[in-house]
Amino acid sequence: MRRRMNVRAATPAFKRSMLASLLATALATPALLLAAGEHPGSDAFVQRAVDEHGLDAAEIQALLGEAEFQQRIADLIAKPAEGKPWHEYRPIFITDQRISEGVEFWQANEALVDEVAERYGVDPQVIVAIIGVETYYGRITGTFKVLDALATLAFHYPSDRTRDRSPFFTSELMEYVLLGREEGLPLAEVTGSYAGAMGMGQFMPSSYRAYAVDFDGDGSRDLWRSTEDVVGSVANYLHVHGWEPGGPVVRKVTVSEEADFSLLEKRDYKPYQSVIEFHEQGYRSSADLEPDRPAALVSLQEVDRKANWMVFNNFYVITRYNRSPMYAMAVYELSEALREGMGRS
Ligand SMILES: [Ca+2]
Repeated sequence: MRRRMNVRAATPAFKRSMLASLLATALATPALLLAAGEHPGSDAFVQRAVDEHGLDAAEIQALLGEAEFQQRIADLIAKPAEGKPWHEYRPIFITDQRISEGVEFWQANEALVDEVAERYGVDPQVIVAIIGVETYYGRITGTFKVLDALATLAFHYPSDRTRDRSPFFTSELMEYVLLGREEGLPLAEVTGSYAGAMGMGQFMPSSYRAYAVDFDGDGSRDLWRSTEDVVGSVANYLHVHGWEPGGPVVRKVTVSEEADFSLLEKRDYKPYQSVIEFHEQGYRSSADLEPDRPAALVSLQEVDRKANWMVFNNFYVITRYNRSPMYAMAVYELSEALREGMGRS
C-alpha cells in the first residue's frame, strides 16, 4: 500500500489520532490489519463496507490507499462562506455577472428548463438559481479530488471545531463508494468541492444516489456533462423535498414595537405557525398572503441593522439543499433577478 500522506503537514491532533490508530491496529485481528496509520478509523470503515454492503475489503483498502489527507480541505471546512454575515455573504452570489450568465444559461436551455419545471412542479427560476449559486451554471464544479475531500473530513476532521462532523463525512464516503459501483465512476479521479459535493448542482454522494435522475435517458446519471441530468436532478431534489409550484418563498416583514422579538432569534425555518398568528404577534407582511399559510421568520444582518423576512415552505425546501438561511435567501434573490432578466412574470 502506498504511503501518500504528507505527515509533515499533519496537525498535532492528526498526529495524536494517528498514534491512537496505530495502537488500535496493533490490537486488531490479523484479518483487519489495514493501513490504518494513514487514515485513523479506516479499518472500521472497511469492515462496515464488507459487512453492510458486501463490498470487497481489498478493493476498499486499495481505494483508501489512493486517498490523500489534504490540509487545505481541513482548513476550508473550518471557515465556510456561511460564517460571514449576510451583508458580506450576499455580494458573493448576487452580482451582475451571475445574473447575466444565468440569463444566458436559461436562454440556452429554455425548452429543457421549462420541460423539467413542468414535469417536477418546480419554478424554473429556482432551478437555474441553484445551479448558479452552486457552480456558476456549471462553470466551476470544484478541483478537489472527492476521494481526498471525503477521506480527509471522515478520518481527519479538525478536532478544534465545535461540532465533529466526521460521522457525516464517513457516511458520505460510504455513499460515494456505493455511488461509484452504481454509476461506474472512477472514484480516485472524480473532482468536486472541498466538502465532496459533485457536479453542476454540487450533490453530495447520498443526494446523488437518492435524487439524481437520468433525464436525458442515456442510462447514466451524469451531473458533470449532461445539462439535462443536472437540471432534472436539481428539480427532482426540490420536488421530493416538497416544492410548492408558484408558492411564495419569502416576504419582507415589518415588526411592531410590541412584537415578541425572541421569535426573530429562532433558528427554525420550517413553517410553524400561520401568517395570521404572526400578524397578531406584531409581524406584518404583504396583503396577498393567505392568512392560514404556515410561515417562519428569518432575520439577517445588514451593515447597520437586521433585515427581517417571513419565509414559507418553499424557503424551507431550499434549505434542504443547504441548511444556511443566507444560502436560501441568496438563491431566492438570484432567482427573482433571473426571472426578471428573462422577462417572465
Ligand atoms: Ca443521463
